[in-house]
Amino acid sequence: MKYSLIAILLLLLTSCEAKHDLPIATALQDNWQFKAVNDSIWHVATVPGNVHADLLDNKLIEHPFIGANEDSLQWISETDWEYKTTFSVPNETLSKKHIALNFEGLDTYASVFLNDSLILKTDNAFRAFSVNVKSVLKPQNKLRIVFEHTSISEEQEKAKLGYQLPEGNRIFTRKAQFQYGWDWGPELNTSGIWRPIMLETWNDLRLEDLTIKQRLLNDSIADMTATFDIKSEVIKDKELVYEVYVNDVLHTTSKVVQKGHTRTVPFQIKSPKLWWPHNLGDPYLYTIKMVLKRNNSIIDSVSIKKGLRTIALVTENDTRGESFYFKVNGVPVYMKGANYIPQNSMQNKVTDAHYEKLLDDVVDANMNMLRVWGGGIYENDIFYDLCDEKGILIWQDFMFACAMYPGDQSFLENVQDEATQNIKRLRNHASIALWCGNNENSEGWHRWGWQANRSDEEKDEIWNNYLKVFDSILPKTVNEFTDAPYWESSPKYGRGNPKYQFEGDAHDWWIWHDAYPFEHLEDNVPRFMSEFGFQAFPSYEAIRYINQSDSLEITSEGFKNHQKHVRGFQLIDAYMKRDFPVPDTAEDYIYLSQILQAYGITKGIEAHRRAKPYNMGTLYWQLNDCWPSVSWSSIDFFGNWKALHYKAKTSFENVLISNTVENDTLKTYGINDSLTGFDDTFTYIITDFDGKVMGTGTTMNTQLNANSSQLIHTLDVANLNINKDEVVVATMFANFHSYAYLVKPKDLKLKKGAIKKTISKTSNGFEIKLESTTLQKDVFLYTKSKGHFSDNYFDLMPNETIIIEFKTQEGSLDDLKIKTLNDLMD
Ligand code: BMA
Repeated sequence: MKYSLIAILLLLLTSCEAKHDLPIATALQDNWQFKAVNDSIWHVATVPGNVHADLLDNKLIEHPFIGANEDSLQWISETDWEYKTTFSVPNETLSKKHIALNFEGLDTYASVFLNDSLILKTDNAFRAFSVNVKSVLKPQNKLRIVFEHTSISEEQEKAKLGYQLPEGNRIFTRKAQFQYGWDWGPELNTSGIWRPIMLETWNDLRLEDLTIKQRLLNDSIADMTATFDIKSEVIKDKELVYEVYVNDVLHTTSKVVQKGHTRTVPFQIKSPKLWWPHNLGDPYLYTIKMVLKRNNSIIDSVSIKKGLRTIALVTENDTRGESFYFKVNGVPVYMKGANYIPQNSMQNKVTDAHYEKLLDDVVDANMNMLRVWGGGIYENDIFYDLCDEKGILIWQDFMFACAMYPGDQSFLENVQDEATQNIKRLRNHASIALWCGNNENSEGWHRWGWQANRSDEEKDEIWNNYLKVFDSILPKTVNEFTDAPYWESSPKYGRGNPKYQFEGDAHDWWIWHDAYPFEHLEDNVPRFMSEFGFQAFPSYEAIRYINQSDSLEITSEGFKNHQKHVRGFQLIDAYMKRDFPVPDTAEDYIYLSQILQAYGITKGIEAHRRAKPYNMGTLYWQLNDCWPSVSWSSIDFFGNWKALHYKAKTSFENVLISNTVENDTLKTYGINDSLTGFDDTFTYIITDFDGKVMGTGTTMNTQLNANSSQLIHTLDVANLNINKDEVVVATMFANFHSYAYLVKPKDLKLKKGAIKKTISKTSNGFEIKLESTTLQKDVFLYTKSKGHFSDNYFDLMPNETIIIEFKTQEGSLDDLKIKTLNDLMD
């Protein structure tokens, strides 16, 4: 769809061309074919794309996401591949003074031949390359690109180095690191033309790198500049007129400051509407257009969407260590969200609709920040456009993860270009809150045994090379091209360093990797939790897909290949035994693994939020999957919400009542992330599982201040005349409530009882009414129909009526089933 739109735009542009002589960009996306270099048969290829997807689309391989197929597909990464196309260029285009071929993403070691001349060699999938092809281009052209498999260069670089760097050969190649296999992803090290190739032509002048800078921003004024480059040997500046349009209204004409190729046009907006993360306000975007004219004709124009906001990362000494929080428009903002990984190992299979849906799910779950993790990709523009629109802030890692990287001159220059290009590409996005150097490289070096058996010289060299990239090139480049803050490495300190809890961001992998109980999250709250997580099985749909079978098989070799963590199944089991009954059917086990994940992770989220403002953010690991798998994700590969996504939605509400039991005291906190305070009557009601009231209390005028967390009530449960395993405590304001249990789920004396369900058809699906005389815990609704439940995995209180909506295109819901924790108790 995107490209048909581009085609229409191109047509429009072409029709204006005679009048205005505008630069034109055409995507070379047609007539592509591919083959293995040593092969002779060409097959149809999709561009942009990748070799795995092309082989699959031509039915030359089995689907890599099914069973253990991945294992037998490793030859693809050990093969050199060749892509070719032909295209014609009209004489009018050939006569343009400037003709460039822009390669927006070649993965990775590519040799590009235009009409049999080698015009380009590349070595970085994260960089765009532009080649002046004026002298080589003809009316009929042949474009051919040969991709050499990555291990050739990697082995050469390794041999030069003389020692081994952690972790593996991937560090030598600037491409998505997760493609070499990760603990949630397959090893599908693909290659190909993964971003568009554009033929760009212009005559005398072209406007480049438009950036809108805020010199001053407050409620009364936005004092800004539009800065851009123009390169022209023929047009004199005095011939040009510069116009700035704000929301399609002409705002400013001329007044240009010139510095080399760079032009700066100052302009102001009075009483500007500020951009806010969606949970605090409107993510308002202005449309700002820069138009260049000569003799009253437009010669180039660029339009961008721009949210006006200030962003700061505040790291200041305080009585306990050093703060770590973001200020947006001068206001400290608590960050709630998750870590984002690429949505598919075959990136071209990610459609605009996938981006739209996933980011809607982020907003729906009350998240205001995602961390784009450093082992994936600098995302496509649409990702950041949608985050701007939807009011989601982005913690953007540079693409380095869990390793030490080389530091030779050509690697550093390559990184320098990659950083400059990506920062420039993304700097106009209001959503970008932070650039972070890498994921866990510093922690790995200091705490994962990577220094063992190395000489002092070797260690110095490796660490100095780290500093060259993460302490020099990247911060300097961020500083030069954007106002966004820079952070060297996530986390600042590894677990085990005593400063972990008091300074910087933290990754708590005591949970999961070190098998600590979930309660550890409550006792170890850091300043900002940028990773912590726990695995769960995906939906029944994903499991059926992996096995290509209707039965829910979780011990098949094919299925086990979709658990990439060596101790994954054992860890899930060990944690389940601690807090839940362990079911004996696959169907129940899958369900309960999700309840377990949600239980543990929301325990962490709420502990972090209760500790506000000491703690100012909680991002769990991980939002999504790149293939169907058992992983830490809260949304599976097919877009199904796991229990965690539903429960995180509640735990991320702007106003949250959060309970915790400490030494037989039920402590109730009121957390208010909104920027207005309120007071309300607080009530608690203790009932048994049949709804019999065992105690109640009310406090009038309980104040909940803006942007705060407060202890609002304590209840000594030791002296109450109740059985702790037979009660639930509802803690409530008029519009907010939360349920507290006083023992672990496995110790609850839940009763068996039927749930009465009434289903009725609605205009976009079904409405399901549920009632029960006894408390039903973790009620799970499921069906083979594709759709989305408005809520799921919830507790149904005794004699309460809950109405759930199921959004679907399907006409019936006859197979709706219900599962509860009650069913699994002895
Ligand atoms: C974190 C991430 C990933 C990893 C995850 C789960 O360290 O940065 O590298 O997948 O843990 O192990």
